Formats: sequence, C-alpha cells, structure tokens
Amino acid sequence: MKLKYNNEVKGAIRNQQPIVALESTIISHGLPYPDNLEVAKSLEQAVRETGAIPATIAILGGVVHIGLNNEALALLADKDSQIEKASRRDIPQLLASGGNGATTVAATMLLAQKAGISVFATGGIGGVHRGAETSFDISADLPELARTDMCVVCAGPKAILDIGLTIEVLETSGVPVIGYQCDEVPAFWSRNGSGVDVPLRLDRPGDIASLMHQKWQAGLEGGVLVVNPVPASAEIPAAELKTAIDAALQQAEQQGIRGKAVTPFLLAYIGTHTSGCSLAVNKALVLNNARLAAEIAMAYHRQK
Ligand code: PSU
Ligand code: MN
Repeated sequence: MKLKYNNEVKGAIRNQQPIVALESTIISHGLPYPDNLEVAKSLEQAVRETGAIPATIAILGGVVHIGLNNEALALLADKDSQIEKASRRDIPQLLASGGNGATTVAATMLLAQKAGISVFATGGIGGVHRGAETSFDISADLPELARTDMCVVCAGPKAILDIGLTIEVLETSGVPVIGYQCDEVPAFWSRNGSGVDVPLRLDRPGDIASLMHQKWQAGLEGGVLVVNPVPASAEIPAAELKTAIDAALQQAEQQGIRGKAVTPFLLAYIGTHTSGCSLAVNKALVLNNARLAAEIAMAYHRQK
C-alpha cells in the first residue's frame, strides 16, 4: 500500500522527531461544521506546541495520506463532500474505487502503524454497545487494539456504550488499559460515573512510554489504551447526561439505525439535545488528549 506523507511529516521522519497520529472520522462524522475544522486545526497545533509533529490520517482519492494540508482538512470538514466513514473493513474498497474515507480509530491505528508511528490521540474509542448481546454491535476499534501496536490516548469509551463490557473485552484481548492520573475509567464527557475501576493507574508519560517499550520488545503485539479524563473545568457530570443518552438510544432503536451509522447518529443527537454543551466538552477533551499523546510520544522517543 502506498502512503503519501505531507512535507511536515516527511521532515519529522527525516529529523527523527516524535509524531502523533490523529484520526479523521471525528472531523467528517463526529463533529458539526465549522467546529470540526477548527478542532482539526487546533489538535494539530496542540501537538506542535507540546513538541511533537501531528499526522492527521485519511484516505483521499484512494490514496492513504499521512499528514494533511489545510485544503484536505477543509474537504474532510465540508458536509457536502462525499466522505465515507472508513474502518478496517472499508479500506480495500476505498483503495480500489479511488474514494475518500475519514478513518476511524481502528483504521487510523493500522495505517499509523504502517507509517511507523507509535502514538495516536482521539476523543473516545468505540466499544461494546449497550444491548450488544442481541445486536452484536461491538466496534472494530476493539479487535484493532488487540492486534495493532499503537498507544491510543482517549477520554474513555464513549458514554453511549457499555463501559464495563468494553473494559472486559479489552482484558480478554490482552490490552493494557492505563488510567492517566485517575482511578475510575472516565466516561468521555464526564470524569466519573462509569463505576469501572481502571486496571492500572500511571501518573507520568514516561511510565507509560516504559510500558510500551517493554510490551513491544517482549513481542506482545497489540495496543495500549490510555484513558485521560476530560479536564474538570469542562466536564458534564454523568447524571446530567443520562437523559440525553437514554433518549438518543431510544431514537436510534425507533428509527432502526444500524451498523456504522449508529455512533454518528448518537453523537449528533446528544450534541443537539444538550444545547451544544457536549460539543464544547468534546473539543476540550480531544485537545487534552492531543497534548498528553505528544508528551507520551516525546517520552517514548527519548527512551529509544
Ligand atoms: N469519538 C468521538 N467522535 C467520533 C468517534 C469517536 O468523540 O466521531 C468515532 C471514532 O472514529 C471511532 C468511531 O473509531 O467513532 C467508532 O465508530 P463505531 O462505533 O461504528 O466503530
Ligand atoms: Mn458498530
């Protein structure tokens, strides 16, 4: 598979600088225009200011892009563009048809690994949906974490999911889940409320980098998941979100939303039914994750 690097990422590889991968589904399918474009640019800026180089990943015209210019970011953000949500399953047909795809956590992980990147920042990972015992709806992000060597920094599984079952599946797959300076798995928009203890707490980026080195040097393939609580100043307490989440799940059921449309539907519904509150939180948490991912990438790089 051909990978097309932008100049900034090419320079980072040449100069052996730490790189942080960023996904594009959050731009095309996770946030509304024009906030999505603003967030995409500020995430990249946050990575640079922390001392690493950002590589936003997408498939454009059937070519995998590692690092995007402003024109490409604008195309991904435009709601009139034809951009597919691309997970692992969707990559072959996008390459074959010359299509445009915004990559999910799963797809971004695997493409970033091919590009030699070890750290990736996102908002929230996909996971086990509530009612998965009948719908079988489990995000492809989880099996990807099981197989692809990548440190993924997120604010927890999205609160629309069954967070406890998501952590169980990660345990089955042998994925270390690290609470960064926290004892409870954060619930995306909220710092607490999941009721699930983190399997391991680490408080310093350097300690996370050491774990990554040990895991992969030991030949233990697969991801490392860091859960980083949204800053307290930005969070929405879980109790305040419950009504919007319950209503979103009920609407999705009534309207027969299925497959890859489920997550974008739920996020959009909650966005419009919390008077934009959830959007502000979403922005704050991804920025927070981009900064931590850059710190981890720098520490990992120093320990090489
Ligand atoms: N978290 C967000 N916004 C998003 C997503 C996650 O705050 O848009 C996206 C990610 O790209 C994630 C995907 O990989 O949703 C999961 O979708 P699914 O549940 O269909 O696997
Ligand atoms: Mn799904």
